[in-house]
Amino acid sequence: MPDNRLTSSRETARFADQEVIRGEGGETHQVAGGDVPVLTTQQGVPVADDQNSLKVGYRGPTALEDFHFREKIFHFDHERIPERVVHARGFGAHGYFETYEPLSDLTRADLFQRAGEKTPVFVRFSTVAGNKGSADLARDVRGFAVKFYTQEGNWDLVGNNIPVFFIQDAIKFPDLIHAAKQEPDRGFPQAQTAHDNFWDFISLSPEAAHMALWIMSDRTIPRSFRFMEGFGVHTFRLVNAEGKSTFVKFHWKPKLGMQSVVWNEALKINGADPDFHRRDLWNAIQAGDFPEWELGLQVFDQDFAEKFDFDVLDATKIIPEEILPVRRIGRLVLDRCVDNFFAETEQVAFCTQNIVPGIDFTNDPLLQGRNFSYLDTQLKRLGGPNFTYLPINAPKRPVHHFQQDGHMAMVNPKGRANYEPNSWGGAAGGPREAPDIGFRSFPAEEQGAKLRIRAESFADHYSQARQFYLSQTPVEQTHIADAFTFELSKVKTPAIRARMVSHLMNVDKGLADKVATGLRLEEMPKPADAARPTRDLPPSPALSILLNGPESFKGRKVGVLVSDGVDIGLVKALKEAITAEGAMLEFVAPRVGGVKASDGTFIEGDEKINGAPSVVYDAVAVLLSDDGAKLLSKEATARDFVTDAFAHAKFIAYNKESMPLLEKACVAADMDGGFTELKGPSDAKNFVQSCRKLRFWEREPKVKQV
Ligand code: HDE
Repeated sequence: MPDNRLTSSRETARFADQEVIRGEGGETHQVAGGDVPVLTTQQGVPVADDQNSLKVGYRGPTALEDFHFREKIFHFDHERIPERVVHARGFGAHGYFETYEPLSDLTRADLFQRAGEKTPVFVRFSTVAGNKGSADLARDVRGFAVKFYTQEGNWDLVGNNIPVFFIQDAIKFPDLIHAAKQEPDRGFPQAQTAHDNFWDFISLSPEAAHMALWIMSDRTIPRSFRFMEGFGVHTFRLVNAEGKSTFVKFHWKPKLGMQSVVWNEALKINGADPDFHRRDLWNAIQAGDFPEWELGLQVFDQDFAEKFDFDVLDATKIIPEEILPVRRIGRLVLDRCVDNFFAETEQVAFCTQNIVPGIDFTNDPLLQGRNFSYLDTQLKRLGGPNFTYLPINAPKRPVHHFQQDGHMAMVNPKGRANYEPNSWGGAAGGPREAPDIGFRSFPAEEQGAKLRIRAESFADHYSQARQFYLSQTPVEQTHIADAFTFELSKVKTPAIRARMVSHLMNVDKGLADKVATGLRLEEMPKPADAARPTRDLPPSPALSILLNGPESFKGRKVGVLVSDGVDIGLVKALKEAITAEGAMLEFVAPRVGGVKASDGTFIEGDEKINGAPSVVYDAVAVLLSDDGAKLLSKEATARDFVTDAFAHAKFIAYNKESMPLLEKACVAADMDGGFTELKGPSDAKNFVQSCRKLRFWEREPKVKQV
């Protein structure tokens, strides 16, 4: 029976003058948990019965007259909107940007004028190729899009976690994305670049060589959004109040340092927790552990641009930090999860064209193309030109213009004047432009013939790819070679594999050899034809993840496998040491309810052993009693917990009672410096200290033989 016997009370006799906010106000009635609002239709008609449709007789047909039923089904049928054509899978959060010091010498942008000024932001992280429901740990570039709601309008810095891009001209973007996504005849693979079409396109596009190195590095399998860098990619302009322009590249630096997972781990995380990255960000924010990034600028003038080895308008190139240091000018803090995923994360519309006075574009042909694409794509996705009125997209400052009507027009201007100039005078005439404070494009001088060409200055495709490779530590270089080998092993056409290796020959002979050996190529291909020979550039340590890791284990997570009878002293010591470091701990138990420790204390489980493989943790501890070790050494998932932690070069803490499990997991004979036996509180501290290195990389070569 529906709950329509409840008596409802009218909160106010009349609602006529109230502003209608969906989900707020109106009559309430009492249920067990307190007062709840009365259910209504979209028209505001109170609903008496939401359990049964209107029928003719006891067993008769449904009446077409049932407006409540029809409205409910109609709205449900239209719940989906097209997913983004790229970056479909995303996760957003609110926060603020705080300026460290005034930058008025460089820019008149309002948000950079006052030290300590806080500007609200919304940030959306994303993968690129996968559909909305794909897994978080696909090997892929991550989007890092920031909407600043400044006092002079919205500024969208729509960046990625990699500072370069695949292509130099926006006209190739549809080809790139078609090649990367599912192959059109078969509709797979999903969220993977490990297939023929992708590598066919890349190997036929020498300009992609630099980006190919980046995407085969661990940058594309970040441990968390919280531990990755972000980049504006293009060269932009800052313009000050005197109209002086300075070139700028934008960087985001994670306060918790960089960190990635290893590839075998990524594959398994996708099965264990496809929402790994979004859950991580959600949990961190909900726990009050707000992630932070610093905004860094590389600023330079025309003179630098002319002298620099590469064209600053070429988005396949970086300016190494060692040549042009990154100046940190503010911090981004994410401190609030969304109230509603669809309304905010899904409907947020980033547009590279959204800039504010004091910031301007350059002629980067990729950026110029993006400025068309984003506005256009929002129209398709959000269904009309009024998406700027959606709360997530609306500027947090007054808006006045003569644009009107269209689908879903929510606030058309009042009065008679909807054009300009008009003679209605004064306030009745509507808004007017403001030459003194309004946005003015930087008057860059442009002239030349109309040409469909690629500038000569964009022609060196390999030198920075080589520089990137040589800037990596040996562990990272191995990961790059392994990633190429893995991806190209999934390519069925041998000629494409060989063609890709021919490009690697221009990058680094050693890398090409490793990949060719990994693929078992019959013969080494000749180096690909190169428009410019590869130059040797000095390595840039800033490009390595491992050289730029954190100094602490803060923000990371330890999985502690426990059993009944576990030594409570060790558990307490470990918990204390982990918490003191600012890290987190989860108890993994044979049954999710938990375990009873040696002194009878009940330890609540966070996870059951088959639901929390060690891949979801940064380090693990195995703390068992004799009986617990006996039980778990017969449990395959417990053995995998240890075997995988070992294979992924993780730090492992254990007590001596756990040895039978370590033996069954085949790691007992290979215990190395990455293991810490816990006998007392000081061992727990030592373990957490060793975890600061994140991985015991010395082990990796020993566990990878093929
Ligand atoms: Fe995008 N890109 N892109 N892109 N991009 C989109 O806009 C496009 C590029 C980036 O969380 C689309 O709203 C073209 C570079 C992010 O909502 C679309 C070109 C960079 C996001 C589009 C590029 C990016 C997008 C699809 C080549 C890093 C997600 C949905 C010129 C600097 C934003 C949408 C979010 C999304 C076009 C290249 C970053 C189709 C034509 C380079 C982070 O407009």
